[in-house]
Amino acid sequence: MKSQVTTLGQFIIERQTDFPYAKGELSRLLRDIGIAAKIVNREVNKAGLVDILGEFGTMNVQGEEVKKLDVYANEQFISALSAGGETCAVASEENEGLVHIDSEVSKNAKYIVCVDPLDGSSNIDVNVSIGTIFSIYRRMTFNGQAEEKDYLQLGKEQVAAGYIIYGSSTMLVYTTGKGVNGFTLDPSIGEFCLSHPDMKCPTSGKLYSINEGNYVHFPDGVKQYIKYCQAIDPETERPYSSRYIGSLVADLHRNLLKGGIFIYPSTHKSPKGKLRLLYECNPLSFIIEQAGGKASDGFRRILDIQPNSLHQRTPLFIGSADMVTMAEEFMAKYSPVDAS
Ligand code: P6P
Repeated sequence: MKSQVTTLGQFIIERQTDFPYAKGELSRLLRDIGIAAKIVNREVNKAGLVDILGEFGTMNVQGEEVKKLDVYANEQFISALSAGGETCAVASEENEGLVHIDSEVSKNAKYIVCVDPLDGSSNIDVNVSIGTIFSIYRRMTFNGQAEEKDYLQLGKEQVAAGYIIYGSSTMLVYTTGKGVNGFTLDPSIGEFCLSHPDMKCPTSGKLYSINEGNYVHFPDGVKQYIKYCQAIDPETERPYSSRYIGSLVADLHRNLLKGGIFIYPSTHKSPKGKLRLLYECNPLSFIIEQAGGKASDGFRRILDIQPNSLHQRTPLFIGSADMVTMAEEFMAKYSPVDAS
């Protein structure tokens, strides 16, 4: 009798047949990420108990205070990827430049990983869900170390993407372009177990997620869309509910499961948007599209945006397809892109 539990490792191996020419490298790479996730989860779960909280005293490339768990998570993911031998370089939110993995076993590895090792870390101290986001590309050059054209690829070239949410339970959600599957960590056996097979984002929803504290700085299209969400219209079950956790992975995960839209538009403080293209918006957009949702910068599909730099920012409209389309219509009408 087939056991009721399918672990992440079993699932990866079973689905390897999706890629007839694969020789197991991507499978091993996903396994390496799963291992790092379990190690980070252990520390996140006891963050309140040991002196791992609080400012690390340094500033990361984003100019933000670095919490010790940020540093720890970054070290764990880079270490696991280095040990696994399937990754030749890592682009991380915590590192200004590309981290080359030059060991004999890795320097010719075929994959590049972009990672936000611990997103939402400002929430660590208040016990709000935080997350890891990862994106995997096949390298394009093989002349020694990885080059810009290896990690500045269009988001639609990703071979896999996923996130880990460290919340009331810890989940790993990922796609390799053949749908989205979610795994919940069972601490009693230390395994991620398939709990959300073939995840689908509802085409519409009743939740909108945006930091309305920035309202005065929003583009007019966003202001008008917010008013649409807040208008009384029983036929379309408006007003919608506002839900904003301030932790991207948690807000995305809720909208993926229940339907809804998350918007981080351009603001006065972040004229290009706050969120990062390579290791936040591209992977989450790949996942949401694979689940039937939609993701754009208000005008262009996120996965079609040509990256020009490692820490490039972009506005993000992501979630239920019909809601993102509606928001884009408001942007086209009230905040048309400056054609000049
Ligand atoms: P704001 C957390 O710092 C983060 O990077 C994302 O996780 C989150 O969605 C966003 O910033 C929140 O930003 O400006 O609303 O506090």
